[in-house]
Amino acid sequence: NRKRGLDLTPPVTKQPLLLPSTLKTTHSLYQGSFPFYRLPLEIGHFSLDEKRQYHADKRRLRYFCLPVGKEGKQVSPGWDLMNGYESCYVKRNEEEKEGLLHILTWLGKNRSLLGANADKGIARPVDRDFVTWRGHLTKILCTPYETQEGWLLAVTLFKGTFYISEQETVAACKKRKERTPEQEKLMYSGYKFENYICADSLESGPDKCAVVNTNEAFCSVLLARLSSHSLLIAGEVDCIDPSPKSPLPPSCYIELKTSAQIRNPHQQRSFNRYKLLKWWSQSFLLGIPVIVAGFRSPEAKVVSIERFRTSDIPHLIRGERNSWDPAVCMNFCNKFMSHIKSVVTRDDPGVVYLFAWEPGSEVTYTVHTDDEYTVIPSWYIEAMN
Ligand code: 0WD
Ligand code: CA
Repeated sequence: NRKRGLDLTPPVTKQPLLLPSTLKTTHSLYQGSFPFYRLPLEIGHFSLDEKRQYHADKRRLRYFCLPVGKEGKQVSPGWDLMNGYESCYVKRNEEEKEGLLHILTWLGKNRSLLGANADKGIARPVDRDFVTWRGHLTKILCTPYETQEGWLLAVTLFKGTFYISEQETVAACKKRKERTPEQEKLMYSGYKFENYICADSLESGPDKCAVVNTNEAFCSVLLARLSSHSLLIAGEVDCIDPSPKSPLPPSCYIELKTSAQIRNPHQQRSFNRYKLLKWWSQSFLLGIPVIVAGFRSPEAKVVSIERFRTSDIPHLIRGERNSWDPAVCMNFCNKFMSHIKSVVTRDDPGVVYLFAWEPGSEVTYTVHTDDEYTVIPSWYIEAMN
């Protein structure tokens, strides 16, 4: 109004209003020493079957069984990653947005593992600061270096815990619907690689003709801590090392990956800069120590297999021009979680704070009270009451 427009005295604001409502993502702002991150502790697991039904067991955990050559060298098997694409492929319905459904189902069945002691003061039914999918955290970790794809993360504070659930952006939806046949085949090839290397039971070897069904998953549920933030993370695990000397979960898990064969220094730089950033972030978050990668020829044959130790990856890329820094990824995630804690103040399952980010911009947010972005379904509210 006019009166305020003429008032030249600076406004007196109370401390909380000085908190910035946006968060910068420029990587140079997050350089520094690596923040405290505790090796995650597995506290549970679940499986999703071929119809995407939840089971409170390990039925979809597969065993790693890579054929090893005579001198202990990895064989270059020439596996055809397109085998079965036309006839043996069942694809998950990507229109069905599950959000946190399976994690909430697990939480509903395991309340006794997580409730705060009422005698300690505050009683939280889930005594963690954050609950989310590992994949969402991977996106956060990669944000300071991401130049192509933005994200939307919906956050609801419910009984003292922040639940983070990704929403598909308009651009991601468009990209998904306009995938070329080549892109579809590439997606299939990653799953097919798993079929060549994993077995359903210890007695059988891999079934190279098995149907690829992307509804199936084994997920680990873990407790982690990043600086002052306690986390409950769930993530899909590809397979377990079945050897008797293998350590306890998550250290016995192995992540499987495929990538195009590297033929020149340019491709090597791009692999180190983009692929290794994502691979490291994803496996580091769950404490998975080993990544087994199959490199494919343009004809979609596996030409080599390489084993990466997750903890070696930061050393492999260090000192390269335009490289990435794991400390930056973790410092940004730490700051983003603190930012969420300062912004998301209404403890109400009906309120969603939608954080939005596009490359080159800052993280912004909007508040929603309609059911467009619901994070917490009503059955879960009832279960926690
Ligand atoms: O609702 C959503 N927007 C999302 C749901 C986004 C991300 C994941 N999810 C669900 C998926 O249904 C999946 O079952 O979470 C589960 C996996 O959780 P995550 O471990 O947090 O996901 P992420 O780390 O992104 O991916 C792990 C693996 C992938 O392996 P590769 O090596 O390609 O990164 O989970 C698989 C995939 O094998 N995966 C999916 N499978 C079916 N549908 C999906 C998906 N949408 N996304 C990842
Ligand atoms: Ca994988």
